[in-house]
Amino acid sequence: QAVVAEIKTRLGIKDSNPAYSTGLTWGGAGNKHFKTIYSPVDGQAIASVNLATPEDYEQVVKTAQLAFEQWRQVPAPKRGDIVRQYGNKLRLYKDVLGKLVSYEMGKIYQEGLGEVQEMIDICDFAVGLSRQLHGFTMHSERPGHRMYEQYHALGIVGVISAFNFPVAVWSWNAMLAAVCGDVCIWKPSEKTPLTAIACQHILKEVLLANDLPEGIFNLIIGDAEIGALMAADARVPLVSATGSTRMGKKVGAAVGARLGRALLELGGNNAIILTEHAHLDMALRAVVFGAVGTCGQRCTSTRRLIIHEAIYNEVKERLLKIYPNLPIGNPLSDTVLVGPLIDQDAVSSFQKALEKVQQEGGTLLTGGEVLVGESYETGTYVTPALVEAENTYHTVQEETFAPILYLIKYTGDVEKAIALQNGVRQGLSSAIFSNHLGQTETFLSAWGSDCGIANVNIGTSGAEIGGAFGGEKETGGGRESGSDAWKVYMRRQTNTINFSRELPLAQGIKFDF
Ligand code: UN1
Repeated sequence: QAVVAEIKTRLGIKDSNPAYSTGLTWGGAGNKHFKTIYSPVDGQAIASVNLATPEDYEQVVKTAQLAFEQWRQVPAPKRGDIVRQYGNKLRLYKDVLGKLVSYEMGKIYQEGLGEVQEMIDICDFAVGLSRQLHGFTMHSERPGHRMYEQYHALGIVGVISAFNFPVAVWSWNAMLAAVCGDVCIWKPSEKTPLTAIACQHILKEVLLANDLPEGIFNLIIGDAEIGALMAADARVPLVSATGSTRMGKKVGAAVGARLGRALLELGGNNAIILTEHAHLDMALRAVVFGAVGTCGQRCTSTRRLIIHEAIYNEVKERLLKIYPNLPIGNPLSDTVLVGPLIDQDAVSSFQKALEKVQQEGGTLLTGGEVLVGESYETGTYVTPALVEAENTYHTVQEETFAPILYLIKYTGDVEKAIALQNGVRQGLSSAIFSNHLGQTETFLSAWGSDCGIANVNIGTSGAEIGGAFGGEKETGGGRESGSDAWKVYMRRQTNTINFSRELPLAQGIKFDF
């Protein structure tokens, strides 16, 4: 509660239970439906927000449309300057925003700070990008002709974000979209609206200081109904959605039905391969951070450990020494490494998965309990689980958003391990630990990992923002964040200019009259 009070004071937030914000104006406070937000950390009610109505949504879209008319005419480097100012504000609020992320979502404070740092990093990246929205020039086959391509602002970008990275993933989208000349409508997870409201307040300071119109950065707090409206709305040319594969299939279908663009970042079922040439001390650090960091609730969390038989027992024994000693508790405490799961539903998915995998033949080696007693009253604290399993088990094939690590043994060469790693429907992140060049290069080759992210001697989670982030297969195929991910936020136009006095046709076609 002290955290919420601190951020409210520092940002000047008053209790008005908003359902939406167009940047300068907060609205929807009088709606009939409101939702109370409870912290997974201590179960305290930390806020109550209204859920936006379809009328609220309409209001937001109209404001965004108007803002787009202006924003797309602002030169990109000037748009970058606004993003730079936002990044600088985030630096000032990093500690308190990091704490709020931790308190509202449950990840440890270090990871809360990391999430805000990720926002700052993408702001810096976007500022540089604002002078580098490059297109190619080509040589025309016709004399006295010039060809080039340019990228123009697309329009309204809908951003649907998940509870686990309540602010960073939005910022990947919103900051790139902003320099690209787009305006955003952000629908955060209903489970974590407070961090979104805090970010919107920080944005407001920047908008006011620069005399910008409202509607460039919009926030709408709503349930699936609002997400569905956005997905079906032809006024929203791009919808970027992060979350479960189930949600992504719905959004992708609705956006596809109107031939809009969907950028999907969905479930992962990420594996680390440990070959007989792995540096085990290093590998185990990565495995444990990947499996229990954010309490197993990252899209990039390590869910499967594919271990060569020669080192299987050693790995298992070493993990069995580490797991029971992991400090679990209040994520704001310095000594804790594992915070709570987001809510009771997440706890029951965790328990069900463990029950089911054991029915399928898996062996629960450690963990899997729900902690009770003092400071665990919320029922959201669990002990991370290690399970010996087969890759083919139904449970192992699914993404359970919880700290369960499946240990899978392989025999033979690295191709066997790669086949197991690729043998799931998801394709987000993957990693190999090995100091054998042939093994690591095979893993990175066209016949290696089929994931969007493939790492060597680094775990599956904790990607830097400079690379494109996303994955294949049921992960949805979208790419966000760094590299040239910005291109999806713009429309490409090819231009051919004739500065000769003739009108030759391409392909040498004769058409004389
Ligand atoms: C997510 O879980 O949706 O690579 C994003 C990572 C973080 C981002 C995760 N940088 O683990």
